Amino acid sequence: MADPHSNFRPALLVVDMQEDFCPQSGSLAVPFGRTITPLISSLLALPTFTLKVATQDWHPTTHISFASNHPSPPKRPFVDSHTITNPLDPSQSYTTLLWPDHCIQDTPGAALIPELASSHFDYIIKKGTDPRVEMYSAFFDPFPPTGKGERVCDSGLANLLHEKEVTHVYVVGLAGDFCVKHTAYDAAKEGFQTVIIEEGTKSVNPDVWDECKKEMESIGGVRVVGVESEDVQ
Ligand code: VGL
Ligand code: ZN
Repeated sequence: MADPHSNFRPALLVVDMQEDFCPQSGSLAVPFGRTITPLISSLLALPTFTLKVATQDWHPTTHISFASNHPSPPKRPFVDSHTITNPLDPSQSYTTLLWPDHCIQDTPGAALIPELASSHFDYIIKKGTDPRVEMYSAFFDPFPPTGKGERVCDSGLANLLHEKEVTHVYVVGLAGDFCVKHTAYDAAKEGFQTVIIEEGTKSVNPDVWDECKKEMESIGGVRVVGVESEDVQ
C-alpha cells in the first residue's frame, strides 16, 4: 500500500549554527545569532521531520573569502568586495564581500554550538572547503554547471535529499542574508517546496532582511513564514 504521507517528507536544514557566527566571541558574529537556538531546539524535538541536517561552513586557512588572504592592497572585512572567477570557466565571475577569518576547519570557531551539537542531526554537511570559491549555499558553489554537468563544488546535499525522497525543506540558521538565503534558493531550484522559518534566522545586516524576503519570494520560489503561521506546508 502506498504510504499516505509520501507527499509530505519534510527535512529540517539547520544552517551554520557555529561558534564563529555567534556572539560574543565569534569572529563573524551575526547580531543576536545565538537567540534563535531555543526555537531551533524545539524544531529538532518535533517528530515531524523525515530528516534533520546541519551544515557547517568549513574553510581552509587559504580560503578566498578571507580579507586576510588579499593583503596588497589591504582589504577590509565586511566592507570591501572582491571578484571571484569560475575555476572551470574564466569568462564567468561574480563579486561578493570579504570576511574576517572564520570557520577554519577543525578550530573551535568552526564547531557547532553545543546547544545544537551533532547528536541532534542525521547528517552534517560541510561546505566552503574549496579555497578557490565562495560557497554560501549548502548545496553548490554559485556558478552554473558546465555543459558537461560539472560543478566546482557539490556538497552532496542535493543527492541526499533526493535519495531520502524529501518533498519539503525547512531552513533555519545563520546568516539569513547569506547562507540561509542561498541555500533556500538552491533547495527551491532542486524542486523542493522550500520554506524559511523567519524566527529561526538572523542576518549579518538586519536592514536588508525585508529586501531579501521579497527577492526570495518573488524570484526564488521560497516562502518565508513566521513560526505561528498556519500556512507552513
Ligand atoms: C556565511 C559569510 C561567510 C554564512 C558564511 O553562513 O551566512 N556568511 N561565510
Ligand atoms: Zn564562510
